[in-house]
Amino acid sequence: MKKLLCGAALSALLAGSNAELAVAQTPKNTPRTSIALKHGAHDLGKRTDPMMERWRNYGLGQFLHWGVYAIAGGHWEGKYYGGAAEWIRSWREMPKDAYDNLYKQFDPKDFDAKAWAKQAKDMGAKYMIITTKHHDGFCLWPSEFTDYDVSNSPYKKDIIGPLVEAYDAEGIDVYLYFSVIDWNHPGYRSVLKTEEDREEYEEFKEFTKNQLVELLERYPSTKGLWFDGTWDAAWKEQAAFADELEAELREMVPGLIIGSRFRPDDYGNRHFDSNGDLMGDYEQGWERKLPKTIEDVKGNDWDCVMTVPENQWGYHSDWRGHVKTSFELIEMLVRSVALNGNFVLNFGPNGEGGIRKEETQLAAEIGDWMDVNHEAIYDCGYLDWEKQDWGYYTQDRKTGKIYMVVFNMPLNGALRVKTPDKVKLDKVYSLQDGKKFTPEEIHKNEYFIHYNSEEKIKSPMVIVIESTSGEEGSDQVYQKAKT
Ligand code: JFZ
Repeated sequence: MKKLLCGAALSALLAGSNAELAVAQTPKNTPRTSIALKHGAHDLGKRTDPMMERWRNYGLGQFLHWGVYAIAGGHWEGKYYGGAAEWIRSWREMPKDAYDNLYKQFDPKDFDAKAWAKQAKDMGAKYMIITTKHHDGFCLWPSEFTDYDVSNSPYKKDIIGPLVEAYDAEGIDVYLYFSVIDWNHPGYRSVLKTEEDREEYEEFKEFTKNQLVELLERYPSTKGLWFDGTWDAAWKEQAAFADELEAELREMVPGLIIGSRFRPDDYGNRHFDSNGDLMGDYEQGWERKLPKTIEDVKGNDWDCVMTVPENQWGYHSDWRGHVKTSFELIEMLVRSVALNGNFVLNFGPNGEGGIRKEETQLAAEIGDWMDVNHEAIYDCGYLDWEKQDWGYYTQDRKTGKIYMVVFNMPLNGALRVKTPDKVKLDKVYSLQDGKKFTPEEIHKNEYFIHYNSEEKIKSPMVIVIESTSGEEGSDQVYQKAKT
């Protein structure tokens, strides 16, 4: 069969999805008018190396926001702060030096890296992102370049090292979150107004670089860096510096993954350069929101980072407003995978290092669902079949198996499936118990899969479709199912 295929069709077959490949190649093949940039996107289209393939296939990740803000827990002297708990230092009513002394209380007796890693594993996370340093500048590793770090807290010990070790041991890839904004460093500025600002900022740049090199030297199994706090006017002037630094970091760890939230281009544009091309390996703009259609993601890799309550990353002792349920979070996870992205769920441990019961409960519920249904998540991505109201299709990039993840079961149990031309539905069955369905053909390329069970459905159900394309050597990319 391979011989009959032209090169493009063959690579489409290997890539697993025609649509994905077509979108991925568009920037390379389409002549574009462009302005010359020294520090714009350097490589167009998706990365296809093994490390990035691995990233693409994670599906589910865990975010951990932890720092001295967890001690305050969204309160100062008994007063409630409604903003994101990790931003409490910026709260007008909390004196800065009160915040800057919190580290003297950082002594998390309940911190247990192995327990965190085990919980993430049981939830089904394939990667984890940890805040090594948030905007406040407090470092969870002993840094040679500042005193504002764990080694000067009563806890004294490194936090990042044991986490890397514990998550590595569980087979969960570790990514380091790093805020460029650093409210603690004397050279940090949000705007450069004077010559003196510029001189001091040079020191801050050197410090930033030193810390990043230090992190990769200390934790060489790091798979990538998740940058934040890069929206300041001062940083947006640093296109050349950031570009060079990114190259240096990539050199240190082959395959290192860095998203679009690090460097600005020559004109200070971020994420997408002045020509509209993505800078970095994946789009980091989907924060607490999700794309609706495949067009929204412009053919790029992307991640969605999500909080459990509305907008709390660090620990807040008093969550108010809506708290997401596992059903909602699973739907977001599936939608992410169905649109070629990863879904990363945030956890904010408290000042003692304990994970709150709401998060523990959600992790367990998601884990229970993943135990049964992970096949529809790992290694899966977009399938270009017409979307139906019952939920989402995902497709395994390796086996070609198709998964219908059903969130809205119709009252009559009739799940509509419309296929492209010449696709045959060979086998249709429930992922949970293997029970077979016989699709009813209602028109050409259109079927009902009848769910008739009396059993009440308790969680989103997954139906597997193994399908074949009709003609040998056709351009169809729906692979023969490997059964
Ligand atoms: C940033 C941080 O300020 C926040 O504390 C948290 O760490 C989060 C993951 O990242 O917050 C942002 C950054 C970018 C956007 C919104 C909030 N954004 O682009 O919409």
